[in-house]
Amino acid sequence: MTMSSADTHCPYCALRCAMTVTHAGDATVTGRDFPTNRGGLCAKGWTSAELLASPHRLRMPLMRRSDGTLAETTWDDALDAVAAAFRETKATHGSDANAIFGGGGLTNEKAYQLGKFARVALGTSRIDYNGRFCMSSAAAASNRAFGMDRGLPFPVTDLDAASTILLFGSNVAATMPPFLAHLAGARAAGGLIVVDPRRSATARLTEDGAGTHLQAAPGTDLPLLLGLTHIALAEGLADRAYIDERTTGFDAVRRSVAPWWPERTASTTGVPVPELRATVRRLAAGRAYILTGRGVEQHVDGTATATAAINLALVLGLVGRAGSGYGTLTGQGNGQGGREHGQKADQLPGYRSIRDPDARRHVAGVWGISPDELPDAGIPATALLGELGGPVKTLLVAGSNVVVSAPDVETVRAGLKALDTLIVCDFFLSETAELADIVLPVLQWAEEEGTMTSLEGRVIRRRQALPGPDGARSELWIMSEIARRLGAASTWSTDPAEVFDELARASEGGIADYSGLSHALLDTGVEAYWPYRSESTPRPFARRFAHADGRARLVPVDATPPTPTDRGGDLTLVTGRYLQQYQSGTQTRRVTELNGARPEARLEIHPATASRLGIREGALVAVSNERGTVRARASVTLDIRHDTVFLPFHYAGDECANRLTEALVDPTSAMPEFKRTRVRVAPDAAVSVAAVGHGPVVVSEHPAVGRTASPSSRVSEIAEEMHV
Ligand SMILES: Nc1nc2c(c(=O)[nH]1)N[C@H]1C(S)=C(S)[C@@H](COP(=O)(O)OP(=O)(O)OC[C@H]3O[C@@H](n4cnc5c(=O)[nH]c(N)nc54)[C@H](O)[C@@H]3O)O[C@H]1N2
Ligand SMILES: Nc1nc2c(c(=O)[nH]1)N[C@H]1C(S)=C(S)[C@@H](COP(=O)(O)OP(=O)(O)OC[C@H]3O[C@@H](n4cnc5c(=O)[nH]c(N)nc54)[C@H](O)[C@@H]3O)O[C@H]1N2
Ligand code: SF4
Ligand SMILES: [Mo]
Repeated sequence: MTMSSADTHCPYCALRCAMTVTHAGDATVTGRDFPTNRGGLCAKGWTSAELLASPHRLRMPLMRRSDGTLAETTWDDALDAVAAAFRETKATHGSDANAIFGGGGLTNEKAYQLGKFARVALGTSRIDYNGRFCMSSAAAASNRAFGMDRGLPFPVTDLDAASTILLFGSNVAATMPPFLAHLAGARAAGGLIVVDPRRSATARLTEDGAGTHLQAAPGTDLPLLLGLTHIALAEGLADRAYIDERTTGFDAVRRSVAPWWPERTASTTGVPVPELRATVRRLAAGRAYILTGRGVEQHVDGTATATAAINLALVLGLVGRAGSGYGTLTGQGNGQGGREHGQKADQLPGYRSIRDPDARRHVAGVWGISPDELPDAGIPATALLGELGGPVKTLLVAGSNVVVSAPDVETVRAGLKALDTLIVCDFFLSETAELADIVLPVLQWAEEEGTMTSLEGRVIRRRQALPGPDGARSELWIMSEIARRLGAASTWSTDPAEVFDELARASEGGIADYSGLSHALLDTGVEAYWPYRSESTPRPFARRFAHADGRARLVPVDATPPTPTDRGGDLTLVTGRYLQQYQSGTQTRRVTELNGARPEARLEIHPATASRLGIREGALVAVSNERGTVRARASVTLDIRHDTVFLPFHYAGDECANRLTEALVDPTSAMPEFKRTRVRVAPDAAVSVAAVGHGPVVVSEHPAVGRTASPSSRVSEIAEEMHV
């Protein structure tokens, strides 16, 4: 075996840590110097190569047989069946009965091609993606305020010189460990302020004089932000010159925060008045950043809350100024690029609106079709999942494991089962792929070329270090083959560099303009922050915002949340992440070291609450509401509030947190409420150790070709393997 190596980036999160993959029989990774990670990687990055050679990889297409099992088949047969399903669905039920569900982990090229495939090859409006679960509220708020949504409108390294960083609902110590280096300056200055209902790993970094943990009640971020803005105005800390010169809408925002005097804010949020005042004074003292994460965004009022965070930053004059700023921490590997190039229901490439006649004309021109042939805007992810088995009959999923990660998963599972045809592209048999009629095996990150866009809006290259396994194919090839079988218009290149060139043309003149970029240029190592026509734009708001008048909009929001459906119980469940598991766990539950460290979901519960309910450390508990029950072991900890419990969402089956969450969405962004669910918790003596301790993880690891995978059969097989 000859040795090959490539400079690329980690497969997982949006920090896009740089690594070199070396292939000499086995693939290995080493950290590579890059501004976001400076050579560092987290445990997920270090262990990422294990999955390239995983015995559980899919190596042949699978098709469901009449006996209900999945069996290997040829590519020709699988692709013929996919094309037939799309064709028959369209003929019988119309174009919108075919649907696509994409993902923020796909390269720019694949995300672009998927959006084009939906609109041109299928003629459907029904396309959306998991970024709706992730970025949509912050994106909606940024678009409205700034005329543009680039998660961080400045390079990550700008944070290094900050003296104050307010982290709202983000646990970077677990979700982007190398990012902590960029918090070091603020910590040294005593200015790391973390808002989280849990004493998370990141909240603990505020201890010993490094900053402050504001342990607000879950879902009270909006009143908290209104209260902070109230204090800024009342104490004369607002930057009036900046407000006059760079914003509009100030008076309405001033009126909207008037009712949130400090004592009321403190009693609503649980954060004491002196901490509220100290927070605002620090932010107003300069060199300050406000950053939001999923903890504040994944709520029914997520857009309003992100807007309130932006308002606070604008009132203090922090945005678009050297040495200060506002941003949101994008999560998925290509969460940023994934939302720019057309896999979102209402978007065309270049962050263009599919409702804008000029945008339609431009993109249709690049695609060689008439603008009239482009479908209208589709519907957001949660609504799309709600149509499965109803108006939507055939669904292709590429880059998401919805049956673990979507809200109210048992309803999603029923929808997937009610489809005529479910097609899943993945490199593992994810829980969603287990339900598919046709599974198409694809390449992993180190086996393909492409580009990704980091959380700071920087376009970077993904490079191939080794060939994929025989039998797996690139998604560009898969789309071209299906398009050909459907007799689709336009051209369907399988070469990522060519697809990128087309994407660059389609994006030209759009908000996310990539028109000056190419693989060849990126290969020179050029620093490429979008918009990039002829040069990089690291700080797009330095002189003006992206609205026509160059000003940012201050938009008043109020803290009357939509009527909650608090029927489920007396505790609030918040959900989130472990360092060692990624998302729905398809990948990390298959990495020995990572799964060994975090083999199961643990319910975090306060000692007083646990003792009231008769729950001991390590005891099996049932967490339930009207949608379902999750079984997990209890972790009794002082790190959480009395009224709150926590579960990670990385696990399937009985441990799947999304059995409990509700498909309730933010009215502006359609982001689901993942972070605040009413539940009851009770000791659960009825559950066997095997069923809870290891869930369905072990069995779904097997390349389970030809086996049905019902939860009950899985549990008994696990029991056998565990010898219990
Ligand atoms: N290890 C690991 N890293 C990841 C991922 C992963 O799955 N695993 N996923 C990646 C992706 S896609 C994303 S989007 C990012 C997410 O990164 P983060 O935003 O850091 O992730 P979460 O754990 O979902 O939420 C952060 C914190 O919000 C808190 N929280 C919950 N409810 C509230 C609330 O009402 N208010 C406030 N202020 N806080 C609240 C939780 O307690 C949690 O500590 O991580 C990325 N990185
Ligand atoms: N309760 C709760 N639920 C949540 C969240 C939460 O905080 N709480 N967070 C939400 C967030 S922020 C997110 S981003 C979602 C994420 O949840 P998912 O959308 O389920 O994300 P992943 O687990 O990353 O799923 C990606 C799937 O695609 C596969 N895959 C990876 N790369 C590729 C590729 O290039 N091509 C193809 N075809 N497949 C690929 C992986 O193997 C995996 O099966 O979960 C959301 N769900
Ligand atoms: S922080 Fe994110 S990009 Fe960096 S090594 Fe970890 S998972 Fe990979
Ligand atoms: Mo995410």
